[in-house]
Amino acid sequence: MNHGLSADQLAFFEENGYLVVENVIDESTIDAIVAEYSALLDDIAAAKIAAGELPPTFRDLPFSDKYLQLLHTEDNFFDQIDITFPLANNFPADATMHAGPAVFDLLTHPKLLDVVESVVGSEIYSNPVQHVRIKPPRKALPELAGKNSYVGTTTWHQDHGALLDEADQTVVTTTWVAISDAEEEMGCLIAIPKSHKKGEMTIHCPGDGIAAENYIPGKLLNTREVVKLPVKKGDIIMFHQLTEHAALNNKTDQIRWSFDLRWNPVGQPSGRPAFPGFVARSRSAPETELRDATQWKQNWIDAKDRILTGQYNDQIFNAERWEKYGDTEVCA
Ligand SMILES: O=C(O)CCC(=O)C(=O)O
Ligand SMILES: [Fe+2]
Repeated sequence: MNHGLSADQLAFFEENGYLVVENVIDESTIDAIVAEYSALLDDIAAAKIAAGELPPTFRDLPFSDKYLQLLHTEDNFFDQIDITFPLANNFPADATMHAGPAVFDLLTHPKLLDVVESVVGSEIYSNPVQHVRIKPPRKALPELAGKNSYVGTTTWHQDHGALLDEADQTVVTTTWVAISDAEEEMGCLIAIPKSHKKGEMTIHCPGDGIAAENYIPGKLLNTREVVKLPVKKGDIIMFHQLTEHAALNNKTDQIRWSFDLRWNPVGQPSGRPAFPGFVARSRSAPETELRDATQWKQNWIDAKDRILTGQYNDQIFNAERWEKYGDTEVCA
């Protein structure tokens, strides 16, 4: 059975640039991801426990406490658990990431791809611009990490800005997948309806966080209206690549956990050529679909090799795109 969008849902998405779709991801897919990340934290912690950086009692803590302690051990701890390598043109030789089978099962989840197919069409490429965001209570974060949208504050932006110019004609759709509930107090997403209709990038100002995330200053937001998008675990939110959006801070004591995954029609430049995407669904050539989680992980390892050996020697990420606005009135 195909669980694609209804005509009304599709019309709403096209008109407003966002859409909430309830109940897309089943409990067992989510449980497997939680188990995979628990094991990952334990793996990473083992070396730190051995080195005396964390107490042996660490192993008995609940996931959220383990995670918070780990975030306090290194400024960029969250890079190690993301589902991409870091966006650094000066690529760190010791960069690690997480490309586990439970995450691959999410990326190839049939019900998710049914929804994506309604928007992207029958030839679906998994764009490598993808992240996990596990957000502890905002007040518990170290100062630097708090400014990073993977764990802390997400300022206003359009996702298209994360791509290199090669993707200027590529149509990219974001699906934001809730692994935990994300009610308003937990830091739900917020968006500006119809902001994609302007058809261009709004000026972003250079960010001052550790990932130097660029942001749209309040005065340039294309709006009179902001919608809040609280969701339940298993729901997804879709965005057009030009939709202006942000997230509220997590004011609760629980973690707020999501993945943002992106999709474009097969054959269009991804906008991040250093990193590997894959054919997630092809009705015309099903044999080109990637179905092997081990191969997916290997593709990321190979990409790192190509960067470190100089076989790939172009930009990974265009951090300078908005630098010229840094000293102007708009960004003051
Ligand atoms: O979850 C967040 O805080 C930000 C998500 C986001 O900007 C996206 O999915 O594109
Ligand atoms: Fe975004």
